[in-house]
Parts: sequence; C-alpha cells; structure tokens
Amino acid sequence: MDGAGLPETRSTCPYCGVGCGVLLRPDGRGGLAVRGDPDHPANFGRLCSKGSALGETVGLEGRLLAPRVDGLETDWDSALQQVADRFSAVIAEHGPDAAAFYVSGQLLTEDYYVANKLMKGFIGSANIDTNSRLCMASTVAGHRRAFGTDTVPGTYEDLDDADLVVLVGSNMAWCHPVLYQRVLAARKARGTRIVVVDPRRTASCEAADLHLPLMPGSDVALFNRLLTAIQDAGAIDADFLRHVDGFDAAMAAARDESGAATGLLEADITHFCALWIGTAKVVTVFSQGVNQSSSGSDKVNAILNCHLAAGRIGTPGCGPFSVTGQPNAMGGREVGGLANMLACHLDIERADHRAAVQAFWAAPAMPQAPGLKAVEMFRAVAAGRIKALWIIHTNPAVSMPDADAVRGAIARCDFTVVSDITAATDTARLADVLLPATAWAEKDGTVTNSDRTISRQRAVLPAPGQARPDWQILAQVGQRMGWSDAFDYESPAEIFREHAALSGIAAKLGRDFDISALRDLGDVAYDALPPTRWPVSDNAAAAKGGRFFAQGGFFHDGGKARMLPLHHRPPAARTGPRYPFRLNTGRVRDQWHTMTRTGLSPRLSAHLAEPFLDLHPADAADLGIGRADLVRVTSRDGQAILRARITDSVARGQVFAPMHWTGETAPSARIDALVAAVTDPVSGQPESKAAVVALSRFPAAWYGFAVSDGALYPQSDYWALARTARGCRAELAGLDPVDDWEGTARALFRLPDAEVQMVRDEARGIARLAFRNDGRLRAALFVAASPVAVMRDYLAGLPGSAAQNALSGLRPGDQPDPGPVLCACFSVGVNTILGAIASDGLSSVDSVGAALRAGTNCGSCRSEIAALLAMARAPEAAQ
Ligand SMILES: Nc1nc2c(c(=O)[nH]1)N[C@H]1C(S)=C(S)[C@@H](COP(=O)(O)OP(=O)(O)OC[C@H]3O[C@@H](n4cnc5c(=O)[nH]c(N)nc54)[C@H](O)[C@@H]3O)O[C@H]1N2
Ligand SMILES: Nc1nc2c(c(=O)[nH]1)N[C@H]1C(S)=C(S)[C@@H](COP(=O)(O)OP(=O)(O)OC[C@H]3O[C@@H](n4cnc5c(=O)[nH]c(N)nc54)[C@H](O)[C@@H]3O)O[C@H]1N2
Ligand code: SF4
Ligand SMILES: [Mo]
Repeated sequence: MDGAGLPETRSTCPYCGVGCGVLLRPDGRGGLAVRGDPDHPANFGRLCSKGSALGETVGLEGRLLAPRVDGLETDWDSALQQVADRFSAVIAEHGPDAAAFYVSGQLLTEDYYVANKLMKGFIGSANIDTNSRLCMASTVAGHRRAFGTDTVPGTYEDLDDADLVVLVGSNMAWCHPVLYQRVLAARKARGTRIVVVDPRRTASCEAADLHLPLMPGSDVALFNRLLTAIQDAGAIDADFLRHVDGFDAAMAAARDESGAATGLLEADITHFCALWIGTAKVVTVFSQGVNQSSSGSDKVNAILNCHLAAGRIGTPGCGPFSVTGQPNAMGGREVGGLANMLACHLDIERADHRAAVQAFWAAPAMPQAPGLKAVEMFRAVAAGRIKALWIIHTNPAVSMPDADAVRGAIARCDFTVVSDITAATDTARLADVLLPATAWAEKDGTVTNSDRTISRQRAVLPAPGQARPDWQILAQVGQRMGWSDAFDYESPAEIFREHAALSGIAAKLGRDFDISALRDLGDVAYDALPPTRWPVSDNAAAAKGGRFFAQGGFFHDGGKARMLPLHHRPPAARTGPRYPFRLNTGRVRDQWHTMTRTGLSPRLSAHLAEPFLDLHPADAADLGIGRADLVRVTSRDGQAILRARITDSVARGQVFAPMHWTGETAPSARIDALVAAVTDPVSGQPESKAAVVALSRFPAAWYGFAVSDGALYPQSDYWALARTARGCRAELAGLDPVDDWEGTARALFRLPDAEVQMVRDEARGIARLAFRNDGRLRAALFVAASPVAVMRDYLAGLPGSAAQNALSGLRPGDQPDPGPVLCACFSVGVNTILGAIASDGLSSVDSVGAALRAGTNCGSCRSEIAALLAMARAPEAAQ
C-alpha cells in the first residue's frame, strides 16, 4: 500500500492464457499500480515480468483516440455509418461471403460473441476466423476428433499434483511463466520431474530432468513409440478402454513406427517412455511446437492416444493439457469464433445445431457450411473475392504466414476496417476505416483461461478520447445494418447472460460447454463474478474437481473417445541445397506478439532489445558469420535481416528467430515474411515453425548504435528500435558507405540545430557523434566498420543528462558495465550477476537472489540465472 487511498480493483492480466488475477490501483493521473491477486486460483499472487510491467503500458502515448476514415479523423456517427453502408453494399451486390471478419483470441468473450453472432447469424456467412487459427486450431481439431468436443479435461491443480510434467513444444518458462513457477514449486516440494520435448534447448530446459531435442515436426513418431511402449510394458488400462474406440488401428499404426524420424538417441526414447509409463501422475503439456505444424492435429491426437490408452485422463495430477496462448483463446472457442465452429461448441456441419442457434438468435440467415480459415481468407482477399474485411484486435500483416502477401492483400482489398488501440501497426496503416477501441484497463467483460476458469476484466481507467469497447462498436454496426433488436445491448453483462442461456441449449444437444447456471446473473453479480471454472450448471458433465472424462463420458455419439491411427509426416517444406536451414520461430520472455503494448515498457524492452537469429557455432563458422554479425535470411517467400546469436541451443541445420518485430520496430525482421502459408490439412493451422531458409552474412559497410531522448527516424538498410527509460535506442547498419555522418545523424534524430560533437577515424570507419542542447545530451550515434562495441545499457541511460563523456561509449572510471538486463523487475544485468557469482562464490539461484534481488520478484528470469550459474561452473562449455 503506498497510501494513495484509492481502492484496488480485481481484474485479469491481458497477456497469456494462464489468466493471472491482478489487483489494479489507479493513481488518479492515468497511471496504474499492478500486483498479483493473492486469491486468484491461477496465480495466487504471482505475476511474471510482463504482468508486473503492465502499469508501464497504459499511457496514452501512441493511442488511437478518434475514428479515422481514409486517414482523416471523424466522428463515430460517420465512421459507423460508413462501415455499415459499405458492408451492406458489398453483401447486396456480391453476397454474404464477400464479407469477412478476422478477429482475435484477445477479444473479451462478450466482444467475440457479438462478432460471431453478427457474421454467422445476421450477415449469414461463416467467414469469421481468428488468429486462434494460428494458435489453437490444431488442438481444437485434435480434441474434437478424440473427445467429440473441444474439451480441456484437466485443471491447473493437476500441475501441482503431477509427478511428471512433459512439456511438448512448450517453452513454459517464458510463455506461461506463472504456470512454470507452479511446476517448479511442486518440484521443490515433492520432486516433480520435468521432461522437455523441443528441438531447441530453451529456458524451460534449465530445470528439466530430460531434454529430448527431437527433429522438427517429428512428435507423432515419438508419441507413437510411447504408445507401443505402453502396451509392451503392460500399462494399457483395459478397464478404461471400454470408453475408447479405435485402439487396435491406432496401435497397429504405431507399430509401424521406428522412431528414427525423431533423430533422438534410442536410449533417450527408452528413458522417456520408461519415465512416462512408470509415473502414473503424468501431465503432458503441449503448445505451439505441437499446434503450429502441418501435422499439428495428428501431433495432438498422438499425445491424446497415449493418455487414453493408459487411462490417464481426468484424475488429479494426470492428463493431456493444452496450454492456451492468448488470454481468451478459450472464450473464443466457446463462442464459436472459428470459421468451422458454431456458438457454444456446437457444430456448424449439423443441421440440428444450426437450427437451434438460429432459433435462439431469431437469425435471418445461417451459413450451411464452414467459412474460410485464416490462410484461405486472406487468399480470398488477395483474389478479390472478399471485398469487405474487418480486422479486430490482431495484426495479420505481421503475424500471418507469407506476411508480405497478406499485407499486399489487405492493402488492395476494396474496403478494410481495423479496430485497434493504436494507429501505429503494420495492419492499421492499411485501413480505410480505423476504429479506436478501449484497451484492457478501460473495458469490462470476461475471459476464459487454459483451465476453463472464467475471470472478469474490469475497467479501472476512463475510456480515452472517443475510444469505445469492441462489443459496442460491433453492436452499433449490427444495428446500423438493420438488426436493431438483435444488437440492442446495453452492457457486457447482458451479452454474457445471452451467451450463458445459449450454452444451456448447447448442453441439451450434448455439448460440454455449459454455463447455463449463470444465465440470470444480475448486473451486480456479474460485476462481482469471482473466477469460475466451467461447466457451471446443475447437471454439468464434469466430475468432482472440475475435471472431465475420468469415467469416460465423451461427447461422440455413444459416449466413447476415439484413438486415431497416425503416421509421422515430416514438415511440408524440405531442406535442400537452395534452402538448407530449418527456421523455427517463437517467443521471447518479455515481449508480447507484435509489441504494441510490451514494446512501450523500457524494462521489458531491455531484456532482448533487437531481433535475432540463433544459429549453431559450426554453421556460423561454415558461413563465415561472426559474433554479432548481421545475417540475411531468405526463403521462397521473402527475406529478413537479423542479428546472429551463435549458440549451441539450436542444432546444426536449424535456426530460431523471434516473431515479435514489425514494420514499426524493425522492418527487415518481419519473420512471417519468410514463412510459407502451408497448413495442417485437418485444422488449417499454418506451419509457423518449419520454414526452410538460406543464410548469408549481411555485407554491411557500417554498423551503428544510437540513443536519444526522443523518437528516432532511421532510413538505413537495417534498423531496430527499442524503448528506453530516457527515449529510444536503435541498432543500425547499411550496405553503402556514408560520407556525411553529421547530416545522417541529424536526420536520424531530427535535430537540425543541436550542438554537435564528433570524433571520426575515416581509415577505421569509425564515427561518434553527440548532440546537445543547453549542455544536455539529446542523442548520440556510434558507427564502426564492424558490429559496434559500446556499453549499450549504460549509454541508453544518458540522454537528458549533462554527461560529457558519452563519446567514449564506455562507463567512466572503473565502474563495471552491468550488461544486458536479465532481471526485468530489478534491472539487474548479466555482467552484474556473473561478477557476483565469481566474486562471492554464489552457487544457487536463491543465493544470487539473496545477493542481488535478481529473480526474487516475478521469477521469470530464474532459469536464465540458472544458465549463468551453469556457464560459470563450466565456462568452456558455454561457447
Ligand atoms: N513472453 C510471451 N509469452 C507468451 C506470448 C508472447 O508473445 N510472449 N504469446 C502467448 C501465445 S498467443 C501463445 S500461442 C503461447 C505460445 O507458447 P509456446 O508454444 O510455449 O511458445 P513458442 O515460443 O511459440 O513455441 C514453443 C516451442 O516450440 C518449439 N518447437 C518448434 N518446432 C517444434 C516441433 O516440431 N516439436 C516440438 N515438440 N517443439 C517444437 C520451439 O522451439 C519453441 O521453443 O505463448 C503465450 N505467451
Ligand atoms: N512465425 C510465427 N508467426 C506467428 C506465431 C509464431 O509462433 N511464429 N504465433 C502465432 C500466434 S500463436 C498468435 S496468437 C499470433 C498473434 O499475432 P497478433 O494477434 O497479430 O498479434 P498482437 O500483437 O497480439 O495483435 C493484437 C493487436 O490488437 C491491438 N489491441 C490491443 N488491445 C486491443 C483492444 O482492446 N481492442 C482492439 N480492437 N485491439 C487491441 C494491438 O495493438 C495489436 O495491434 O501470431 C501468430 N504468428
Ligand atoms: S503468466 Fe504473466 S503474462 Fe501470463 S497471465 Fe500471468 S502475469 Fe500475465
Ligand atoms: Mo497464440
């Protein structure tokens, strides 16, 4: 308590699917203090680095505050009328399928429900798809094939109770950090073992007992081997098999499997199988390494096959567990936001399901078949078949595969509407109409996390400018398109009640999703709704503890689950002489997707301030790529320039790059420009982790590093921006030599008149410039012929100060350079930690915490501290 006296409000973190509860206290000046909610069942008070830094991201800088039509600010009336008229005209002329919505797993359930109702029930097309297609579609398909519905059987408590947690294609330490902390707490308390199945050695491997660096895409081969091993060990649960169809065919297919495709040592496979089979309480967690694959649905079913065969599902401490990425990935699935789903887990292919929803909505038109999935949808936009497109809460010009083509398609679409909180995104820049949405801390509604717990998001800040909640914008367009009664919503609570009532109808049709007990929730009760795990009804299908399937009760006709016969298929693109490297992509600890929010936080931007490519030392040597060189990465679809990080955390022939950088932050690092739009045939989910690429050293004539107290306006062949506490920093590089460094720097900083101080060594290609006003350092640029060696984190703190010695690029005197920030909460650098390990003989993560506080708040950096300790113990192994 800081004595401000303003009450705290309970809400939910807007980032990952862990769905942590937060306590928010506005400071009355637009700022927000954030702490973990000790009573929320997802996090019990814990937050990760991103959640802890939420207060740094709520400022209004960069916010879109008024509707814009063709780039010009306008009022809501004109903007909404324009959207309604253009959509109506397109539908009248070309039919409902010429319209499409592309939405997001970050929408609140109420927003999402209205979007789905408008498209499927009233426009009469199923052309609504979501970025969850890039995220959870393979899991949805896998669950439906095995269980008959998209049901997550287990709960977070299973992670506390498990004796073995297997992370398959999940870098939980960075992407679901608070769940990872729960697993580590269980490990400490009761020795839970951890296995990581990932081609890459990730931060999640630091605490693992076993890391299986399988070949990309070979998960089906591994889990087929596990399935046969379960039988060979006599661990089949014959009793549970009463609830399961397809055992023999699945086993026969698995028997064909040698496991060779995994590239793993036979001993490691055997060890893994023995651990899994020998540990009754096992949770197999899976995420994007499984889903984002051309065999993603099969990978999911290969995992489910094993849990079904061994009867390890639905009881405490065991089961397959899909951890969801976005905060409301689950809510989106519940409302039927995917093009091949109907509301409340009903099936669009079933006439009785369609009729039930149509009657409930009193809808004029219902689509008879699934709509276009994301990749097909943007192809239809490119082909001109979709003529009116509304993109809400997602940034497809960056995050879709073949992103340059998607950007081009959106740019050429007859009519594009984008709802966002900022105009500065690659997608928003292409909009004909740009609509200002209220952001997380300004809006009310619900989200559902990975373990089916529905939590409230509550508005604590006023809506800035003209911003409106997404549900309201959608409903107002629906009304203006002529459906005034159907979209006559007064509040999110009203929408929630309608959704809950529909779920009761779905449950009667044999679906799992049932929150019908909440159908009459009053406004006050909705406002006060505590975290609530579904199902919530008098006759719900779930058993005690909120788990599904311990006693069978699956949702296929006949109540049985299905095991599937599966065969390993390699990734769609093959490496070869032209494209010899396999490109894996994913996330870093402190950034959220396209960085429109986390990128505003200096603390979060300090962890990894630049886009990078991880490549193996032997590959780097073969290619003549040195430490901190830039690498040009090319694929059939596009190219990128990234900073080399030479590391044996990736195998030979494989490279890894983060997905976060955009045209706004590093235009040559839009990684999805390289990724082909290949999809899983069942789920339609793109293969985001297995493109094939060629690499070469980027032949930069010069490299630069810049800091400033304000924005930067780079023009060079390569640049990457990051926020600092004082302004911005940038990495720069160019192919052509520059003569006029002063002119170039003045343009970069837009400081035409500031006083300049410059040192130059033309022979060595060095230039260093500092700009001052009234003795105060405004900006500095450091140029060299090779990657610039200066103390970046120190320099980033100088703009605005009276520092005189900036041009040395070094900290004055003998003060040590703290190095890149590892602990974002207490801003502790790598060098500081390594120094303390060496000088104080520290040997554990806890002792580093005791000495420096690093790792003692959110804990997200603890696995990296462990890696530094390991490196200090065996320095020769680190390089
Ligand atoms: N910090 C942070 N956290 C986030 C997000 C974020 O942007 N930033 N986004 C959220 C969202 S929406 C999502 S979907 C989740 C994603 O969470 P994760 O799925 O954990 O994250 P990724 O880094 O995309 O991928 C996970 C791992 O899959 C591995 N992988 C690649 N190919 C294969 C393969 O063939 N087999 C196996 N077994 N593994 C493979 C990669 O090496 C990578 O380490 O994170 C959520 N949390
Ligand atoms: N290569 C590769 N590509 C990937 C992935 C990968 O692992 N590798 N992962 C995929 C996955 S799993 C995902 S989930 C996607 C994520 O990709 P995107 O969904 O495209 O990324 P975000 O940055 O989360 O986009 C959210 C947008 O919504 C805006 N916004 C924020 N709050 C609000 C609000 O309240 N209302 C509205 N209307 N807008 C708001 C933000 O400013 C931002 O522009 O990327 C996918 N793409
Ligand atoms: S783990 Fe971190 S990002 Fe995910 S919900 Fe919790 S605080 Fe937010
Ligand atoms: Mo995701």
